Amino acid sequence: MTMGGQGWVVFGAAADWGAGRRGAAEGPAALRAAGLLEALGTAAEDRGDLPAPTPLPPAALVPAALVPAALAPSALARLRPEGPAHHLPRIAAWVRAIRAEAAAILASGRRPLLLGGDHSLPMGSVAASATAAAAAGRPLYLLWMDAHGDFNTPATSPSGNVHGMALAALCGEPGLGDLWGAPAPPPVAPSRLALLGVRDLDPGEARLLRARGAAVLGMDRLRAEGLAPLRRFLEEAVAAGGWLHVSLDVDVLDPTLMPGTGTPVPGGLSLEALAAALALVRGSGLLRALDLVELNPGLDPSGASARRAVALVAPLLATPALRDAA
Ligand code: Z70
Ligand code: MN
Ligand code: MN
Ligand code: MN
Repeated sequence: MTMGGQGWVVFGAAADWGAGRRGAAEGPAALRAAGLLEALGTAAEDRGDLPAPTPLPPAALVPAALVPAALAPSALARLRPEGPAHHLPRIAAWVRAIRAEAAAILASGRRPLLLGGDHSLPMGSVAASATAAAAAGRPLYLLWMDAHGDFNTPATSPSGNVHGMALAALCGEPGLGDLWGAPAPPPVAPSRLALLGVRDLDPGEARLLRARGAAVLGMDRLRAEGLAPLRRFLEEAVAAGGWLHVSLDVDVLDPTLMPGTGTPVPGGLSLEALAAALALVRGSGLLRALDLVELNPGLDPSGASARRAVALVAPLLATPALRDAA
């Protein structure tokens, strides 16, 4: 078994335009300084950080329904970032660059590890996974580990922050315009989506998640049932011959363990619980792509948050082989 065919390729996206506060852009540097590459070993390649892309023209992105017909382009520009989706032209440019990088890594038969950056950026990496899985004739399963649902749309968002809308957009909810350009990725099926560790849902996104039927394995359910629902989700993915993408927002951990993140929510996962969940992921043999996002190292000068993030994902990435390399 050679590692070359299935090894990990790490790339950073030092951007935090989707978050409500700055600082997650320092995540890639902090994760490398905390020894991420050393923990991954020689089988992983580090491509460094993507260059900052040029923002797209806002007119390319605003959904037609949100643009009054008579609005001049200059007025349109002023809609950002105060509009319903802050900094969308910049975020869209990052998303497209990340999608292209992740797609190239997947096309080479290897596995992309995106270092964020905020949680809007996985709109690029998950789009690449969805497109590649569809091309391979495999159903894509998505595991979103997060204190939050990230299932707002510009119409439901209380903040306008795009990191709180990323998962809804990936599932095909409208509102972010032509974010990906052509071809648009196939939407993630809510029936093949699980959210783990959720404990902070806005009313609108909670209604939308319920209507779409995604599996919300929130902290209340985890306390009642442990990891059994996650085990069932992964078994179903195995039985279906699926591909698995895991998007790990470090705020899924309890803030006492992970203070270095921008929107901490009390009552989160313990280190043991997250390690056990990641061990199940590893054991499934399905993991094709991983995002590690929302580390904001400036909020934890001790450096413990970055070291914990590295220690948690390192065993996951040591996955010796995929169940099915096809
Ligand atoms: C809130 C919103 C969010 C991450 C915060 C918070 C969303 N629901 N997501 N941190 N990763 O603004 O939509
Ligand atoms: Mn803003
Ligand atoms: Mn998130
Ligand atoms: Mn979050």
